[in-house]
Amino acid sequence: MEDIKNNSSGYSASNIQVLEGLEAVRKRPAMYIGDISKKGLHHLVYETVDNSIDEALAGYCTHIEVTINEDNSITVQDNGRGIPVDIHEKEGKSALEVVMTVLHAGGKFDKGSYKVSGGLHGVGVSCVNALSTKMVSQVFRDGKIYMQEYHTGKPLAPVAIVGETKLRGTRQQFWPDPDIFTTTVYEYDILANRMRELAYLNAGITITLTDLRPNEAGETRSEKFYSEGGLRDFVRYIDSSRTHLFNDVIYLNTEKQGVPIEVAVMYNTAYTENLHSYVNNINTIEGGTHLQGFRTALTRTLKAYAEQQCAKELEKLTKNHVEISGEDFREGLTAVISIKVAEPQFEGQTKTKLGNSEVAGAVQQAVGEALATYLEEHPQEAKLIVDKVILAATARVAARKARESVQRKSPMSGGGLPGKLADCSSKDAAECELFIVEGDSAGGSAKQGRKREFQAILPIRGKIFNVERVMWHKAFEHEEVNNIIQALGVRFGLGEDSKEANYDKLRYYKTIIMTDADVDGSHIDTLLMTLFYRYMPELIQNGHLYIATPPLYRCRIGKNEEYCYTENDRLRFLQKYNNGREEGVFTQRYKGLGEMNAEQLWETTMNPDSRLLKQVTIEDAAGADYVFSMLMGEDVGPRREFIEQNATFADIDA
Ligand code: 0RA
Repeated sequence: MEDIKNNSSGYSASNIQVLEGLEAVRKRPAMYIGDISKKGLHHLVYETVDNSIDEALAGYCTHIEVTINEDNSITVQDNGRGIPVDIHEKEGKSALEVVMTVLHAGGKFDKGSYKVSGGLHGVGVSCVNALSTKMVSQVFRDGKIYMQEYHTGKPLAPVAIVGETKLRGTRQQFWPDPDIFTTTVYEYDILANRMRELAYLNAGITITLTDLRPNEAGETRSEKFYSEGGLRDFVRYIDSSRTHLFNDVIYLNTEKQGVPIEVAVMYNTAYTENLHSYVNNINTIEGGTHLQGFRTALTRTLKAYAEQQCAKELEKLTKNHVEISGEDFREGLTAVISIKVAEPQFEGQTKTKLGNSEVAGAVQQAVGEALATYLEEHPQEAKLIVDKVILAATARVAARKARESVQRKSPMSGGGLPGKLADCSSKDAAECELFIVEGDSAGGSAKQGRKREFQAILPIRGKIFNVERVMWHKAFEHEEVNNIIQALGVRFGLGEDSKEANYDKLRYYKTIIMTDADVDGSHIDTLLMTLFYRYMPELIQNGHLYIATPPLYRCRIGKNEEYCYTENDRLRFLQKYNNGREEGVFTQRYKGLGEMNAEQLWETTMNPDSRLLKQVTIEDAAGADYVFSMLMGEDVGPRREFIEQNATFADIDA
């Protein structure tokens, strides 16, 4: 090996600072990457890929390869210019080493161009390095391979030339530290979703994802993500399982007041609104000024068009005491908004809400102009949109009447508690817990195993329903949903009526979703989280919603017996009692809650002293909603029938 020249005195001086920086990251990892669970683990990959995306956006890189290696390490390789390796004068060491070991050093060498991607926490690849037991950086530049290796962020030796190459680019491989993360096992689907998203958000970049861990059949897998059309393709992908109102994607890609803005809009025949917004490739799930600008433009432009072209229909609405509200314009709308902001201010609970006020006007102007032009040039499609808006407003008013009549019968007005609820005896909501349990058999064990004083059990049947397939107004007529509402004592609030929700009547401070630790169970978690997210967001925001974690295994060797809640738990058990070996350990795998008897269920999942409860954050729920709206289809059916049943006014010919 041939060392690159290194100024050793400068090296040691700046090294102390570096070590302090890395130590800070390892001490408080959550502060830098959000959390230390699965999410944080996957964040390491995003952070690394973001650097390559930046190189691509600068115009120097076309391919990014992400590999999950057999040992759960990750490799990210690009064909960019390669991170510079020349000696940094002030620091007295290679630029590569600075990038890899100094916090926030990522963009230092990129004078002029602002860093647009930058992970949510914008922390740079040095954090990935600090949180990895081992990391290897390789730079392919000028025919040579440069290399440096690090352990928990500390370089083992200066950057060295280790060979020759015809390639150009950067290759990063890291091994996440199991002392930091609660799990170090990567999930292909999570990475695939993000890589797909990045490919749509950055048209023209090819991202491949390869999983070298053989599955049960011994196979590995690989996917290539590439989009020519960018958001146009993205919005079609999101809406692929829905029926389009018309085939066009309304699209714009422009720059307003220095803000690059890309928007794609599609209308479908379903009833929900699906807005996905991004700032610098970050999904802004809490929305913000860009979304506000979009909504304002949509409402104003459509309203103005309708007033000009469909005056007669609007008159009829007024006669029926139906007023169009903002949400009516967005029913059946799927839109993706992606903008780039040089200095984004992220606010909100999860720092995913854009605060820059100047952005609202820029987006509003861009969208307003593009939409007005589209409507003018496409009168047929415009008519379909306006008709849909009118139908939405009519249905909403009819639905409010229907809901009022359903809720009049509910317990708040003396309707009693649902028959399936096994209530607790305490009336002090602050200490009371409601377990929503999948399946009658698990419900039975839960009823037997619970502490009756403060734990209530509500069994629900399998897949309650698909929130999106059912017109959302109809949720109130669904038995399982009504049982939940009645048990909680809180009315659901919707859109303009959300103030109707009466949280002071909440009967349990903890609502705990308890489902099997399998795919179906997680589907039901997703569904319930979506339900609460859409209809009772305050329940989540105020920290009242939880997910129970049943154990995956019971492991025993000799006298030692433990419940293991994660794969890592099981590996720790093997390490602790059996030198890491599998042989001789009796392992019972729990597939469902039903496999545990009442006592086991209490001990592992319900007992406040020993259970593992996961509090649902609004970000989790928004994520569930996102997955849900991506996966679920729609139902063209029952609206007209519903309006006819519930409309009390005379002439509906919508
Ligand atoms: C700054 C300057 C130059 C390249 C990069 C950054 C760069 C960083 C990363 C991170 C992952 N892949 C990357 N590829 C490139 C090039 C400066 C020059 O060649 O003049």
